[in-house]
Amino acid sequence: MSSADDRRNVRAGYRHGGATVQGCVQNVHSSHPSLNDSLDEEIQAFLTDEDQLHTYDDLTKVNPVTPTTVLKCLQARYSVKVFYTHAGCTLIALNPFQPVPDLYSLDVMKEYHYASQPQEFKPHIFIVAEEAYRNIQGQLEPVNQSLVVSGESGAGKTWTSRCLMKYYATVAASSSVMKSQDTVERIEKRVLDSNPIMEAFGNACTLRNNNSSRFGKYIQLQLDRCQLLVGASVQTYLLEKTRVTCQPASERNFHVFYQMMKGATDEQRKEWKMPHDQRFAWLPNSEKTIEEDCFDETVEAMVHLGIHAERQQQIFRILAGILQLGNVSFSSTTDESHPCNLGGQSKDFLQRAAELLCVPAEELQTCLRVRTLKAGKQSVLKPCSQAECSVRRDCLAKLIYAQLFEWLVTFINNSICADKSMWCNFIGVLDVYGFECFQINNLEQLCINYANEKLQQHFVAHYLRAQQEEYVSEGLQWSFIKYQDNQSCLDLIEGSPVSVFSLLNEESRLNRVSDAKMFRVRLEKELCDNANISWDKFSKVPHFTVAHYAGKVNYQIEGMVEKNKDPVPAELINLLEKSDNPLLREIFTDKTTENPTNRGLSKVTVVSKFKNSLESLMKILHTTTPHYTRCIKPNPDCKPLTFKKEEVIMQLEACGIVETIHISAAGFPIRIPFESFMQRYGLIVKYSKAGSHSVDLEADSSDALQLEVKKLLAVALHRLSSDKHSSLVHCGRTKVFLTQAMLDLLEDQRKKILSQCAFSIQCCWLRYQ
Ligand code: AOV
Ligand code: MG
Repeated sequence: MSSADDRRNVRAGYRHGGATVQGCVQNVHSSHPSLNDSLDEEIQAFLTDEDQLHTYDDLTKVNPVTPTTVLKCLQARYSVKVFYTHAGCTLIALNPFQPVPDLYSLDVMKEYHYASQPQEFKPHIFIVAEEAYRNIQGQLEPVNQSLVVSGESGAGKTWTSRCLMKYYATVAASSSVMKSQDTVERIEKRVLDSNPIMEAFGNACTLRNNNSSRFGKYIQLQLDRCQLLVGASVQTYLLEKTRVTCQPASERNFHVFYQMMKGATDEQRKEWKMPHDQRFAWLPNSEKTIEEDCFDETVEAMVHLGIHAERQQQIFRILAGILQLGNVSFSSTTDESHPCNLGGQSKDFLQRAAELLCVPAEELQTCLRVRTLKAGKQSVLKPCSQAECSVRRDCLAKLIYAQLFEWLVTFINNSICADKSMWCNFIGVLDVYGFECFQINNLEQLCINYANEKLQQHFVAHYLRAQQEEYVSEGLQWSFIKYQDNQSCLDLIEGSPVSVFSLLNEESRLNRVSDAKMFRVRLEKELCDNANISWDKFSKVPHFTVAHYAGKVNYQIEGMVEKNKDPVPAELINLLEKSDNPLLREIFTDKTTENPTNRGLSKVTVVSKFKNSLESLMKILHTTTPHYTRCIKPNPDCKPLTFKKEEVIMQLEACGIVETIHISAAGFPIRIPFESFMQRYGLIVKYSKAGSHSVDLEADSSDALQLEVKKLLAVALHRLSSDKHSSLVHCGRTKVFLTQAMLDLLEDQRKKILSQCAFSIQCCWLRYQ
C-alpha cells in the first residue's frame, strides 16, 4: 500500500492494522514496557520481511504502526548505517556516535539544495533545513521558521543545530563582510564561529555527554529579501552556573577552563598563574582528555568575531582568577567575633586570585569573610561562619562567570546581528539542554526538564491538538487519536495559584533559612491533588518525584530554595566594580547603573526569570512555522553504532512518536487560507483549457471563494490526469489542506505555466525586434 493510500484510508477511519486508529494507539500503550510480549499476527507478518525493514524511510508507511514495528524499522536502518527517518511531520535522527564521512559534505548540501523535490531524496536533516528555507519564499503564513531540535541529553541536538547552521551558512551565503577592529570576516563564518565560543563557555563533560550544553540557545538566522544570510542573533537560557564551583561526581567544569590548562603557552601559564603541576579544586577529572579540549579553536573563533588580543587576555585572567578562588578554603575560629582563618595555602591562592581579578587582596578577603548588615543608615560588620565564607566565595565565582558569559553573548550578538533594515525573515534554530535524570537532581534539573516539558507542550499543541481541532472546525472527517497531553505536569511545575514554582518562590521570599523537611511537607499538603507528583515517605533525604512526559525524576529539596533565591551580597559587586581589569569593571558597572536600586540582591528568583524567558521563547515559536527533529540516543554509553532497544523505545514513547506517526499518516500537514491559495495558484485556472475532475464537496460550499478554490483544484487535478491525487488535497471551510506531495505538484504546475508565459513574452518581443 502506498503512503498516499495509507493516508486516505486512515482519514476515512479505515481499520488500520486491525483496529481503528484510536484503537491502535491504545494497543500501543498497553504493549509497553515488555518488548517480548507475543506480537499479534499482523505485527509478525510485517516483521517477517526482515530484509525490507530498513527500506521504510517514512514511518507513516509502516503497517501496522506500533512501538515494535517502528522500533524494528529504526533498528534495521541503524544497522545499515541509515540514521535519518521521517516520522510524518517529524524527522527522527539516530545518533551514530561516530563521524559519518560524506553525510554532511558540501556536495550533499548542494544536492539537497538544488533538488527540485528534496523530499524525494533519502531522509536527511538537510531536507528539514531546505523545507524551512523554501517556506520562507512565502507560500505559507507565517513565513518565519523555527527548527526545534529535541531529545535527551547526548542525543545529538547540538550536533544537529550546528549542521543546520552550516547548511544555511553554505546555501544562503551572502558576500557581505562585516568589519570589526581587527578583522574582516564573512558573516557566515562569524555566525558559525559563535558556536565554539559558546560551547567552550557553556558546555561541559557530564555523565551523559562529553559535550553537554549547560545552557539553552535559540539562534535566529537573519535572511534578506534574496534569502541570503546577512546576520544572526542568539538568545540564551539559564546557564548552569553552579557547575563553576560544584561539579557532580565524575563530571567536569566548563570546557574553557580545561582548554586553558591544556592549551596555554608557557608564557600564558606564567601570566595566568597556572603551572603544569598546579591542581585546582574546581577542575576535577582534568586527566580526561576529550575532543572539546581545544583552546586554539576557541581563541581563533574569538579572533574571527572581533575579540581582540587584549580583551582575550582580560577574559582569561578572569577565568584564571576564578580557578584560584576555588583553592581558597576557610577554617573556623573558636571566637565568633573573629573572621574565619584562611586555611593552608589559601592566603597565597587568595592573593593570586586578587591579582588576576585586579582587586585589592585585603578587600577581597574582607568581602569573603565579613558581612555588612544595614540597620537604617548604619552599617554593622559581622564575621561569617566557615560555611558562609565558602558560600560567599562560590557566589563570587558564579557571579563573575555568569556575567562574563552574558557579556560574551552580547558581544557575539553585536558582532553578528544585522541591522533591522537589512533582513526581513528569520529561521530560528532551538537547541536546549535535553531531559536529564541523574542520581541527584536539584533546581538545575528541574529547570532543564521544565524547559523540555514546555517544548513537548508546544509540539503537542502545534501538531497534535491543533491538527485535530482544525480538522473539526474545517469540517474534515477525522477519527480522533488519543495523545499524551503534558498540561497537568506543567500545571504542577509552573501553574497558579499553587505549583512547585509558586511554593519555591514563596519560600524564597521569606527571610529565613529554609528547612528541606518542612518544605517537603508543604509541597505534599498543597500539591497532593496533582497526580504527577509523589513522595517516598520513608526516604531519609527530603525529595519529591515528578512524573515528566519523558520519565520520573526525583528532585532533592536540600539547597533548592537557596539556589532559587540566588542572593548576591552587595559587597561583592562593590568590589568588582573597582577592579582594574577593564572588562570586569565594565561588566559590573553596567549592571549597577542598569539597576541601581537593586544593587546586590537579585529580587527576581531564578525560576521566575526562567519561566518568563521561556514564555517569551514560546511566543516567538508560536509566530513561526515549526519543524521538529527528534534526536534519539541509541545507547546510554555513547558507543558507536550500538542500538539498545530498551533505550530507544523509552525515548520513542516519551515523545509520543507513535501518535505523531498516526496523525501525520492521516493528515494534511500543509494548509493555506483560500485567499493566499488563489493568489498563488489562480493562474492555473486562467491558463488552463477547460476540463476538470470533481472534488469532494463535504464542506459547505455556499461561499464564493470556496467555490473558486474548488474549481481551481478540479482544474489542477485534471491537468494531472489522475484521480488518485484527489486524496492528497481537501477543501475545508476557510483553507485548503494539502499533503506535501500535492503542494509540490501544484508548484510544478505553477512553474510550468510561468515558464510558458515567459517563453511567449520572449517570442513576442523577438517578433517586434
Ligand atoms: P545533545 O546536545 O543532544 O546533548 P550532542 O549534540 O552534544 O548532544 O551530541 C553528543 C555527541 O554525539 C556529539 O558530541 C557527537 O560526538 C555525537 N553525535 C551526535 N550527532 C552526531 C552525528 N550526526 N554524527 C556523528 N556524531 C554525532 V545535551 O547538550 O547533553 O542535552 O545538554
Ligand atoms: Mg547540546
